Amino acid sequence: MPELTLIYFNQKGRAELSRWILAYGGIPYTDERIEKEDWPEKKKAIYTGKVPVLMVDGEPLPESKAIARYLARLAGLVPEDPFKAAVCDSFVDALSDVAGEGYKIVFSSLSEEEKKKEFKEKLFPNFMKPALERMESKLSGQEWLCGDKISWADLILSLVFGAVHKRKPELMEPYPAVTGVVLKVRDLPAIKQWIETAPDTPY
Ligand SMILES: N[C@@H](CCC(=O)N[C@@H](CS)C(=O)NCC(=O)O)C(=O)O
Repeated sequence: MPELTLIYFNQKGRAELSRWILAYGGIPYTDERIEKEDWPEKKKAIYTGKVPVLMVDGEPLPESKAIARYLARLAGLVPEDPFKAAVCDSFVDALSDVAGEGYKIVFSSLSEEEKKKEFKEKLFPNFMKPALERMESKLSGQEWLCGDKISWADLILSLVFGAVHKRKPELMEPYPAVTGVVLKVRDLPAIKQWIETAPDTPY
């Protein structure tokens, strides 16, 4: 196994899926969290000027989804069949688009009240609901999003909609199959332990 360092802010944000994958795979790594005040200096040393970055034996790998996909391969969370792997990617892309819309709100300068309003009036109806409907229908005949085996798509599903289930469980009631996967992933011993012991950050 290469030596891995995941560099990001002290937030869940775009690094948390990779942290879950690393936890699931029991893969050792250094979880390097940059404090905001140190960022301007650190940024100069990162060639994309953005985080997350995964250092793999000293070589940088930027882009959160490329990082997560690479780690998912190491953790056995990517289907071997190329088409199934691509279908799995399509779920991850769709769900990370939803998360991206969420980041626009949570990392904005809006007040907490305004953020709640944006969530209720824009994020949930326009982005989350269509994704929930699509995932619910996909899950109606199978155990996991990409078939009979857990994949990294299930982890991001649980990450994105677990946050909704925790804050507004009633919104998830029409989606029992999605909720089932959300909870099943969070109940896996390695993921459960990570959730319980990870630094407590709101986003
Ligand atoms: N497409 C990139 C986006 C990376 C990104 O925008 N990172 C933000 C944090 S979530 C960042 O580095 N912001 C600090 C800056 O731009 O100076 C990815 O998915 O990794």
